[in-house]
Amino acid sequence: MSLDERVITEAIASTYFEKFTSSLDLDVAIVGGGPSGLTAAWKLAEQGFNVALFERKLSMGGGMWGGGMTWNFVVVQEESRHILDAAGVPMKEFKPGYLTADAVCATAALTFKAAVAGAKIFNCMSVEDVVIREEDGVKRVTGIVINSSPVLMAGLHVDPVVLYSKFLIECTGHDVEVLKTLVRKNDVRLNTPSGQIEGEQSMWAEVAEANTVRHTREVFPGVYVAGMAANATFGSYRMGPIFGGMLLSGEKVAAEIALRLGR
Ligand code: 48H
Repeated sequence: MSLDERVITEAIASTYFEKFTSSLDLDVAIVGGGPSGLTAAWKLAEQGFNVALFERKLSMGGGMWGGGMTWNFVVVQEESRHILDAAGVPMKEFKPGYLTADAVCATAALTFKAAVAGAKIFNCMSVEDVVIREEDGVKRVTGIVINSSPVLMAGLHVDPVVLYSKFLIECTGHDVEVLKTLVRKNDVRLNTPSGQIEGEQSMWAEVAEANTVRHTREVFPGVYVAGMAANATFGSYRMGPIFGGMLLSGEKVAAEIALRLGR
């Protein structure tokens, strides 16, 4: 077979922009491709929702690849075993209730499940702002403002573009980037005790893991927090390299939004 480089180029460009234009009106936009975002994307996409995930870096996975301090195994607790089981990730019981999984295998499996379920994954894409609307005095986030990560890294003055979304899930981890921008730029209060981002506290794994799931909820009209971002938003603790809470948080946020969307 002879090869025409123009066809290769056209194949990539037209397929990519088909994916992009089918994301102009999303059911759910997920910001951050760590374990919570990937699980949420997988669980929403497998129910047929129009869901896209935006990850600033070239690779998905956030903080999951490196396990603890680059020793690339993660620990998950029994309660979250079903999620990695469904993703086909082998686990070993180290002590009762404590399971270990290969961090690379787990990250790759979650990414694969999300993509194959139909989540549209945009890597190398940063969410730099949100779209906001006000009706009857109530503000709501109705979309995301995105830019190419290399543009931002190079500090180029290039304007972003916009996609609409019924719901946004903030899965940006410790930094809670999207909410920080929302609060900084708009005169709004979050659904937290202070109305602001409470900020993450130091290490207390047991409490942090439970709170990761408990604090997974809508924090502003149209915006849910999940994963580490939920802890930082509601002022809970960190937990180190145990990932069950992240997976359960992704599962919970997908179930809650699916209900809101009527499924
Ligand atoms: C696009 C963005 C943007 C942006 C950030 O940190 P993550 O892995 O997030 P979680 O919450 O799914 O998992 C947390 C876990 O990895 C962790 O850090 C734990 C368990 N820590 C415990 C401890 O004690 O330290 O992934 C977030 C992702 C990253 O890949 C970022 O690149 C990405 O979000 N991101 N993507 N637009 N504005 N901001």
